[in-house]
Amino acid sequence: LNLYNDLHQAIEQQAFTLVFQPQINEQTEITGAEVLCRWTNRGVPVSPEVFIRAAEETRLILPLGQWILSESCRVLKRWRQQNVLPESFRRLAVNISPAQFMDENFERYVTDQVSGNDLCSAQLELEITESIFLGNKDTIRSKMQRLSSMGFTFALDDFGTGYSSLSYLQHLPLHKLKIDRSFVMDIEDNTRPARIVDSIIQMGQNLGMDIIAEGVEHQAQRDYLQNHGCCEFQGYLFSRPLAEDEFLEFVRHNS
Ligand code: G
Ligand code: G
Ligand code: MN
Ligand code: NA
Repeated sequence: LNLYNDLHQAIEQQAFTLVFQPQINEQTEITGAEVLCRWTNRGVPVSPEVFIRAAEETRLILPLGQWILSESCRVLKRWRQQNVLPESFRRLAVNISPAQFMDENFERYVTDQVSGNDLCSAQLELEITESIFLGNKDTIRSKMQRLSSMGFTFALDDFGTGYSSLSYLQHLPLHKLKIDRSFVMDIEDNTRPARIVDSIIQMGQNLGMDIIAEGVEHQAQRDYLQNHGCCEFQGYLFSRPLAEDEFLEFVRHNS
């Protein structure tokens, strides 16, 4: 209850910050960034695992998710105006909670934010997880198809850890698979996790999807992934999630 009250107040006061984790291609160019939300409550950093879950359980995720989307769009507009992004930079990836995606105002909100900040929809990638598919399949599919036809792209986050049924991949406009870091972690052993990663990459390629690996911490993991056809990476090997000024510093030093 305390957490709920604090969260509610923090939303009203816009007391959150965003950090940005670079995404890197085979040439080690910056192709984008994942937006991650941070909250310090009464001087203590609260893990997003805790406050995002609390927000999801109380529907505070709707106003919080709206703030995250609008702030992401404002930041991207600023970076474009300041002309600080490299040529290789394509998009910001924003995590979308299931309740947020299912909200009837979601499409209007996201399109308003994009157009209101002079962005195009292709510059925003919507990261969803398999848990979204617990909802009504027809509703989800038609919403995703409408957004996709407007130019938004969808990445399936934490791929391989959820309720996956491969039929989702067949029926939904998913543009990218994010290989979950639990598979990436043990890749060097060249045993089952590595075999699973190989299969995910091959399946994604066969379906014409882009593949990104998250949680890449060691050069050996990046080498393995790259040698097996994964073209994009995110993880501590390149950078932890960075505050805006740190991110722009990273961009300056790496482009
Ligand atoms: O940033 P970190 O690894 O601590 O995030 C932990 C969890 O919180 C991850 O599952 C991540 O997806 C989730 N998370 C972080 N930021 C956001 C956000 O802006 N929106 C949503 N929906 N989830 C987030
Ligand atoms: O669930 P989601 O993929 O959105 O979670 C992203 C989370 O993973 C963020 O909280 C981020 O801080 C964390 N993260 C990012 N890169 C790495 C990494 O290389 N190793 C580990 N262990 N965590 C990472
Ligand atoms: Mn994510
Ligand atoms: Na993830």
